[in-house]
Amino acid sequence: MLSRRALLAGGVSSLAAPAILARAQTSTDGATAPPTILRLERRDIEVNGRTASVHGIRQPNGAFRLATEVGKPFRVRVENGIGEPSLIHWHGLTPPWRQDGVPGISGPPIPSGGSADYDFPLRFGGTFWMHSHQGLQEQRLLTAPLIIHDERDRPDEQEVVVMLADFSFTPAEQIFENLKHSGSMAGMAKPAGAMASTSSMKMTASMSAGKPAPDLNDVKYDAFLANFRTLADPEIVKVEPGGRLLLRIINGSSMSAFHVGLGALEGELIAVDGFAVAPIRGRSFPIAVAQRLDIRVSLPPGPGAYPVLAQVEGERSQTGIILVAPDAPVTRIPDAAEAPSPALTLDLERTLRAQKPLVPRKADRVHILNLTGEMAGYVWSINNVVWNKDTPPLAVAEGERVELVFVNQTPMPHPMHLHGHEFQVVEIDGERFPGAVRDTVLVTPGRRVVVAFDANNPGWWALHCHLLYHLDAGMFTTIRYV
Ligand SMILES: [Cu+2]
Repeated sequence: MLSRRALLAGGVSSLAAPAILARAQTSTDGATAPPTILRLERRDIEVNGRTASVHGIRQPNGAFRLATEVGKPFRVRVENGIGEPSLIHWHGLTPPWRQDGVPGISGPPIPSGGSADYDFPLRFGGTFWMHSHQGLQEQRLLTAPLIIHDERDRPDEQEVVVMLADFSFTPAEQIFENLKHSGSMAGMAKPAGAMASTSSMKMTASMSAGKPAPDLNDVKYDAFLANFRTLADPEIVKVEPGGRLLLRIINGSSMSAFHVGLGALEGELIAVDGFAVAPIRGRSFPIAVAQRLDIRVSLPPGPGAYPVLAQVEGERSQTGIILVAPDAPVTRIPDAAEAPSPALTLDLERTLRAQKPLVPRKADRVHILNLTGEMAGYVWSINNVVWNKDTPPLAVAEGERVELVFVNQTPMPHPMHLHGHEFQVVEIDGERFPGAVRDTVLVTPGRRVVVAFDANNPGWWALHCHLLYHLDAGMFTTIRYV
């Protein structure tokens, strides 16, 4: 099996660098403001009392979070200081395809010491993020929030951004090797025999019976982070008694889904992946890898400490931040909940309704994507094809309404992400409904999920599972209309 890195390295020679293309474009507002600099760098963080060498995306002022406004051009220069090639993908944005940041598809990686310029209009606001799409760098925390403010933001509302991550002291390349050589998807995490009865990826009745599947998490992580910190030393966010908050939760994990719990607070989910949904009240919301949740919260009057916790799917591990209204004592929150959480389901997805749905229209084209895999060797695929640079792209023509039918034939959930377009969830297991507009949808084992999008951004676009090691193992394909 070819690795994605090898494949991507082989495919770039005929493609122009994003730097050249971006510089050739005139800026959209005619202004000459300098670009925002994003430095890719190595840095140390402390995890559970140990120093960890990781990567980071940081502005010269030290900020990890990029915030801008809809209507302004996205004008950014990425400077690569990590000592190896890299490329950053703007997850959820709809740039011209050469600026999409996928090595070997949109262009070559930025060489060590090099830079690339980006300049494109922002069509919509919301909560997004950026991450390396090169090799396994995402696992080394080469990730950051990307917030685009718009008319939905309220001046009387305090914004609280929480980016979740999974962390291992084991190098990502070693994790991947262990997964490939463990002979099962249980990888490093499972007790011997946990997967012994599953010799093929065929679904069994017990797996679809609503019980947690035996293989939710391939990798045993050392820690889970919220804004790069554990609950041993969590971020404390000062809030006003009786104030209003907008929580922007970003799942920047490589492999881990969470249940986001608000504890004593009740929230109102108002957007997923940046796009408004009919508000849904609740105290706990699921978030798959790469997804985002915007949750409005009103605080009670008086002092108080309110943990916002994210518990890993199927496990006890949790991470989070603590909201503190003045003078409330802050107690330490354990990094393990009392009981394991259940597996994520599609129950919330079924109830989400887009505030601005796609114009109803019959699909001009339908692509079936069976999500497939093989236990031995950690092989993941789409329609039983492990992606390589010779895999034909899915055919699409500009102007078409396209539906993608994801059918999960494996016992693991897969968060499926399409680049360069927002899509709408229009069907789950045969039931049609005008669901959320978003960019990443979870397809749980045995389920069929259909999304629709308008082919309005010509180019060559990635379409893949966002679990990092599944993507790298081949659960990846492309759509091309240029
Ligand atoms: Cu996957």
